[in-house]
Amino acid sequence: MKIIYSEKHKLRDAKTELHGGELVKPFEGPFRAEWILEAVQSAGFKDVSAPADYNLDVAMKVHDRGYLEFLATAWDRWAAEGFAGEAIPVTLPVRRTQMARVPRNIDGALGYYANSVETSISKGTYEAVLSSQSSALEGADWLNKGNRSAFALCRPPGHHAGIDTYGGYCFINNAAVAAQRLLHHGAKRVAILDVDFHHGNGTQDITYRRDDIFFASLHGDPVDAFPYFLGYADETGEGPGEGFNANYPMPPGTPWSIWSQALADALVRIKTYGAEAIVVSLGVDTFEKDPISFFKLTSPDYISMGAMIAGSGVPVLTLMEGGYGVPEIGLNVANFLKGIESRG
Ligand code: SP5
Ligand code: ZN
Repeated sequence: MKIIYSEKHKLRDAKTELHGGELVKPFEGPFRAEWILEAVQSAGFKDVSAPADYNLDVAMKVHDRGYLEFLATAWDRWAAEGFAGEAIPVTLPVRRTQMARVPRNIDGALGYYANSVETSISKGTYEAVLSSQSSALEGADWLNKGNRSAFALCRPPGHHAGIDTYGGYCFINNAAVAAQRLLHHGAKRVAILDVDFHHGNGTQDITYRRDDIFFASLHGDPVDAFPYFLGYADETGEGPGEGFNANYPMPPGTPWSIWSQALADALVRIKTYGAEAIVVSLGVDTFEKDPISFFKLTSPDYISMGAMIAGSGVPVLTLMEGGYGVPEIGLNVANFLKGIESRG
């Protein structure tokens, strides 16, 4: 399987995350991609290459222009204020406040575009974000050439990035960008299957009113888990997108025996929809030892997961999303890819 990896992810190396009332070392750091790359290579996946540099043409189709301009300039604007720390907002537009006017001040703009505030914007973040979307686009183009699978080791992740919001360690929605690229090159219907522990609120935001992308997400019930404000089972899509959004919220302690039933259901929905490609938002934060999550999947379960998805017979582009803390994140990703390859 083709593995796409850019060294430039290392430029995303924030010093701070707001966690438990403290600014701690982020859960989402460069070590993640390094561990995953090493494990994937040790497992025999040797075809590793860097992506070409892609521009924002495709991202412009799924994100708001003002938002992308904000991402490109946020760090410099923040640094120009002379602050000592990394960029975190202090006030956000919530119920009964102005949603349409973007503040001129960088503090205000951060709040306007944030959907959660644990995620600091740091020097180099934007360059890493561009490299991450380039990996996703290179993966999509590999499928566009007729290949049946690829793995883009995207970092930072993307599935919490909405039309005009960042958060949850995400800035550009790599899965949505990849799906858009697949559609542009001839596919009529694409599915995004989000198996990260957290609901893909950003992806849902982008795809909710569309009928050309089916979105399915398996995740910790938002009544208990981040991102809290989206991901319930009764969110089924809107307007032309009605019927093309499927959420599978699950409670603390969920093991593979239960989780896999939701996956089986999601795959039936995707097949019925007639997806010509599946973009998998792969988070391995469903692992039993993940430090911030509460499912109970084990390392061998990721082989089964990959095999079930490949068993759909649809070409699969896998993109890296979450998975934290423990060295097993590498093994779990490698196992998933083995599962994908076991079925073609
Ligand atoms: C891509 C991705 O997986 N993003 C997840 C972002 C989650 N950030 C907030 C985490 C808050 C976790 N609080 C749970 C503490 C458990 N002791
Ligand atoms: Zn996650």
